[in-house]
Amino acid sequence: MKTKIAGIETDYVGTASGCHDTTDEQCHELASACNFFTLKSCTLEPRIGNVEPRYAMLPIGTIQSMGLPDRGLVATLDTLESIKEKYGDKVKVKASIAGFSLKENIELLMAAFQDSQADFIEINVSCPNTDKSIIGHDFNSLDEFLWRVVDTVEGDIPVGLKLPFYGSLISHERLVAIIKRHDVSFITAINSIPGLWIDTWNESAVIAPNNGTGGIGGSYIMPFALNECRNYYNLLKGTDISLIGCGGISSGVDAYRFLLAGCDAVEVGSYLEQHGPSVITEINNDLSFQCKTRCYDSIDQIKGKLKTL
Ligand code: RRO
Repeated sequence: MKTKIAGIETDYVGTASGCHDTTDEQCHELASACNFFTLKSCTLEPRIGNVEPRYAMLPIGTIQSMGLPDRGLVATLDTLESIKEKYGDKVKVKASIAGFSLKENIELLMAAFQDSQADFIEINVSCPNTDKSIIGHDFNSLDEFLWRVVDTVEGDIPVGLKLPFYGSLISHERLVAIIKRHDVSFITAINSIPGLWIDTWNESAVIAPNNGTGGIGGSYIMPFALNECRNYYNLLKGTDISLIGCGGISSGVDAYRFLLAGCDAVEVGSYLEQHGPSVITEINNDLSFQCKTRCYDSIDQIKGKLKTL
């Protein structure tokens, strides 16, 4: 299925940041397998991230505390350029930035990506696994941050935000009131939700960092992601801000749920991590099948049409 994010045509199903995008080779695999994908959140300098073990499979999802391992700005830009050289406009690439200080990192990162061939730039305001506070949770700082980073840095590439799980309509209303004041073209909801898993055999946590607390992904978080997206869909009506859903999608039926909730596109994270890049096209095709069997041939016929009882 085709859609538009911030006016740019892409497949409905793409990839979430931080999944199968750690190396240049993995990014090229994503580019060859799907039409729209997201790069790992980028910091100015390379980072090794948190101690191992930092990722574990759970019964219906994952827990991880990667700690923002990434190859840094120079290597990420190299990968982006080589992908664009090879695939041109056939592949839409979303860069993700997660600088550690406003002045030195974020403005530099934003300026660098605004000068790149990225199709979209996502600011990760929701990374749960570093000692940095989550700016998406601090609405006063977010307002100032968006003015400095999104409105002030010049460039035509659409900029969006990767959001944390908020869990309340009041927070969604406040968030949307803020982003409407700035040049935000899309939002992606949601990042992983902080949680803890316990292995009773070993009477132990299953990952090492942060006493075992990490971001939960996969099927556990889908109902929470759907609820956040539904609220955003209602609050964003009448704006041209696109809504990307993310959280536990592993099939065309799951993608169809996010479509009914009102998402313009979706991203696959944990399931991609477990099964590899071929799942993205499979889910997109499965979504087409779901739509066709219900006699819909475009996403606009269904988007947001969730019935309530
Ligand atoms: O690297 C991570 O630990 C990480 C990041 Br940046 C993020 O945005 N979300 C997540 O679950 N893990």
